[in-house]
Amino acid sequence: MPGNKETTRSPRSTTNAKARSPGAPRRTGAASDGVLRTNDVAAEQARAANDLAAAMPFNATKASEYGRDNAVSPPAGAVVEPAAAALTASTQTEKTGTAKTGGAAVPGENATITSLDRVRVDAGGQAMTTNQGVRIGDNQSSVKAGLRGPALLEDFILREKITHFDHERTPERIVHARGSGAHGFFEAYDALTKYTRAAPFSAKGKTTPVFVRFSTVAGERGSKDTARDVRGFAVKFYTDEGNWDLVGNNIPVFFIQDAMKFPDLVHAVKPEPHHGMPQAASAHDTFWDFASLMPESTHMLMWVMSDRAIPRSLRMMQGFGVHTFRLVNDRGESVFCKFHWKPRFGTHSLVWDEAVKISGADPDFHRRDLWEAIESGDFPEWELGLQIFTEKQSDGFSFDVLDATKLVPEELVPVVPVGRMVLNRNPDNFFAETEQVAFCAAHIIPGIDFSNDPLLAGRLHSYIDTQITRLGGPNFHEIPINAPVATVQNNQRDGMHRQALHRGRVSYEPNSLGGGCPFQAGAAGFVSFPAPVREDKVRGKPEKFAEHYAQATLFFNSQTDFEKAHIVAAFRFELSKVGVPAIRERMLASLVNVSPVLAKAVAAGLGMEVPDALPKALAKAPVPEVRISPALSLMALPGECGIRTRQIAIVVADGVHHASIAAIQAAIVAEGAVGHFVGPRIGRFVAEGGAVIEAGKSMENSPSVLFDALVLPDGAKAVATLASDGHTMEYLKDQFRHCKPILALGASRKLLEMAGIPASPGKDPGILLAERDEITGAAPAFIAAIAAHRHPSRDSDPPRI
Ligand code: HDE
Repeated sequence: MPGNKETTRSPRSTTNAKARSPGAPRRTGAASDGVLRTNDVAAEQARAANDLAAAMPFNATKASEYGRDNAVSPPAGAVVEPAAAALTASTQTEKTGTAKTGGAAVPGENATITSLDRVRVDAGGQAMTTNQGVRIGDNQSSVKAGLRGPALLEDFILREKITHFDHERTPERIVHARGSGAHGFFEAYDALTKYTRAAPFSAKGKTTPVFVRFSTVAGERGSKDTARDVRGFAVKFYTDEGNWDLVGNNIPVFFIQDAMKFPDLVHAVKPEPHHGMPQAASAHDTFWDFASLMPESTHMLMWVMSDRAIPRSLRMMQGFGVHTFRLVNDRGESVFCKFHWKPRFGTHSLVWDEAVKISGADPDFHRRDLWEAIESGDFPEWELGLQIFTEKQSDGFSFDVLDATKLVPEELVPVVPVGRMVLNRNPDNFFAETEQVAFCAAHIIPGIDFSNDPLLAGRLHSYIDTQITRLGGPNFHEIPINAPVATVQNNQRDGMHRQALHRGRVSYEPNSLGGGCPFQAGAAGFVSFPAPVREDKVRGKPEKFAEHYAQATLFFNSQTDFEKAHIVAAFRFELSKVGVPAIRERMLASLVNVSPVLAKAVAAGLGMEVPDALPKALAKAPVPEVRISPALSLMALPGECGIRTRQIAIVVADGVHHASIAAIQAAIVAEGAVGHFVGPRIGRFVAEGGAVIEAGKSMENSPSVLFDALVLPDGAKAVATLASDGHTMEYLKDQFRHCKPILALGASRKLLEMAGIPASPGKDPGILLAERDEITGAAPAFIAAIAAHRHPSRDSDPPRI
C-alpha cells in the first residue's frame, strides 16, 4: 500500500545462499541435495545466484514510489545480504592477485575516491620510463638509420613523447578560463542544525576539506590577472555527504536575470569575433551595445566599474553565492539564504592606472600573490556568513529575491557568521588540480536546495554539460581533484576514461543479483524540498523583475567620494573606448536613471551633453527599504591583519645609509610584511660604512606598481645615483599617483622634490619624512600608513603629477 513504510524494507535474507569460496576444490557432479549434475561452473554459479535472487521474491519498495508522503520521505531500498561475498563478484578468481590487479575489492569501498595521495607521483631516485613503464635508455636522440640518416618510424619512444605533447592542452573554460586555486578547510563555528542538515554545519568545530578556484571571467587562459572584471569565487566542499560546490563571484549580483541571455552576454563581452580583440576587456563596442540595451545589467555594471573589479589580491575580496538558495533542516523545514564570504585581510583594491601597469609588469600578479602567501604560511582566510530569511518575509520585499540582479541589503537582513575558511596548501600540480577541477552549480548536498531563480536553473544544466567537452567525457568526476571523499556508488557505467573497476554483473536497480545494492538511501539521502508549484507554463518574467535601477542607485550612493570618482573614471574609460557614439549616448541615458550626478560626470569626461533618461521598463518603482548601505563600500571591511603579507620596496644603491634601512626593514618584517631591497640593478651594493646589501629585485624588473609602499634611503651618494636614473622618477610618481605610502629617509627627500611630490609633513599621512636616526619613531607611523592601504586625499582626476 502506498505510504506504508513498514512494508518497504525487506528483512535480511536467511537463505542459505552459500557460494564456493575461491580456491576451494570444485564440487563434483554429486551435490548435497542428491541430484546428479554436470560440474559446470557457470551452472553452479547460477544456482548459487538463484538463492540470492530468491531471497527477494518481489520489489518490496515498489509500492512506496507513489504518493506525496513517500515523495518527501522516501524509503530506503531493500537489501539482501549474500550468504557469501563471492556471490556478487565479477569473477570467482577475484582473489588471485598480481602486482597489477592487487587483491579483491574491499567490501563497500570505491578506491577511485579518497585522498590525493593515491595519485601523487615523485620521481626522486627513479629512472625515466615510457608510459608503459619501460625504462628509457637515451632521452637525447631519436633512432636513425645511421647517425646522419633518416629518423625511423619504429622509434616508439620518440613517437609516444611527441604524441603526448601534441595533446597536452585541453579546451579552456568558455568563461572563467584564467584561474588560480588552493586547498584548505572550512570550519563551522557552531551547529546550524536549526536551519540545515548540511554536513559542514552539523557540529561546532567540524572541519570539511575544500578546494577553491578564483578566476577572471572574460579573458583567455593566458590573459592578465588584473583585468577589470568580475572574479569567480568557486568553493568545492568535500563533505562526508558528497561534494557541495558553492560556485560564486566576488560581486553579489549578476548582469542578467534569465539563463536564456547568458550566451548573448558572453558573446558580447568576449573579443569581437571578426578580429579577436580586445583580450580580457569589456571596454569595446559589443559589450556596451548589449549592456545598454539590457537595463537589468545596470546594477552589476556599477559594481564592475567600481574598484571591486580590480582587487589588490584574491585574498582581499569578498565572495557571494549570488542566488537565493534554500537551507533545509532534518524536519524538512526550509528557509531562504544568501551566502557571503568576508576576507580576514579586508577588502582592498588596486586603482585603474596601477592595474593597467601591473598587467605588463606581472600578468600573474594575483596568482603569484596567492601562491606566495600560502607558501609563506600567511594563510588566506574568509568568514562565511549567511543572510537567512523566510520565503514569506521575502514576499514583502520591494524586489524579488529570485532576481539575480538584486541583492538583499545587509541592513534589511543581517549577515550571520557561521564559520571560516582557511586556504593552507598550494596544489602540487596546476593542470591536474586547478585546471581539471570541475565545479558545478548543481552539486548540492542534503540540507541545501535551490530556489526558483531562473538564472540558477540554467546554471544547473550548463556546468556538467560543458565539462563533458572540456574534460573529455562523462567521467570527469573520477579525476582525483573532483572525486568526493564520500563514497560513490551507482549504476552509471563506461564512457571515456572510466577508472572504476565495478565488481559484479549488476549495473541496474532494482536488482536481486547484487543483493539490491547499491540501494536508494531513502530519507537519509538527498530529497528535494517539496516547493509548491501551481502556475501556468509560460515563457516570461515576474513583474518585479522590471525594476532595474533602484539598487544601482543604492550602490552608487553608498560609496565614499573617492570610490564614486573611480566609478565615474571607469565609465569614462570604458565608454571612451566605444567607437560608436550612439552606444555611448544610450549608456549615458541609462546612467541618468541611476544618478544625475554620475551621468553628468561621465558625460563631462566624454565631452558629451547629458542625454534624456532612457525610458524605464517600470514607470513607478516600489519604494526601496534601504537607501544607503555602508556595507556596499570597500571601506566597510578594512580587515584584521594590519600590514601582514604587504610587499614593501626599499630602494638601495651604492652609498646608502645601512642602519636606517635595516631598521625599517626589521620593523615592517616584525609586522608580517615583506621588505624587498630594490636597486637600479639586482645584486650587491656597498653601503656608506662598507656593509653589503643584496637587491633581489631591480627598478627595471619590478616597477613600483608591484609594491604596497616605498622606502627611499638616506645616503648622499645613493641619492645622487638614484636621481640620475630615469626609473626613479617613474617609481616615485606611480607610488604617489596610486595613493600609496612613501617614507623618505634623510637626503632622499630631494627625490620627492624632483618628482614634484608635495612633501609637507602632516598634510598627507601617506608621505613620511624621517632622519636616519629617527626610525624608531617613524616606523609606527609608516606601518599605520601601509595598513590604511591608500591615501585617497591625494587622489585627483586627472593626476596632479
Ligand atoms: Fe558560470 N559558468 N554561468 N556563473 N561560473 C562557468 O563552467 C554559466 C554565473 C561561475 O573556477 C562555466 O566549468 C551560465 C553566475 C564561476 O572552474 C559554464 C550562467 C555565477 C565559474 C558556466 C552562469 C557564475 C563559472 C564555464 C547563467 C556567480 C568558474 C566553465 C545562467 C554566481 C568555475 C565551467 C571554475 C564557470 C555557465 C552565470 C560563477 C559555461 C549558463 C551568476 C565562478 O558552465
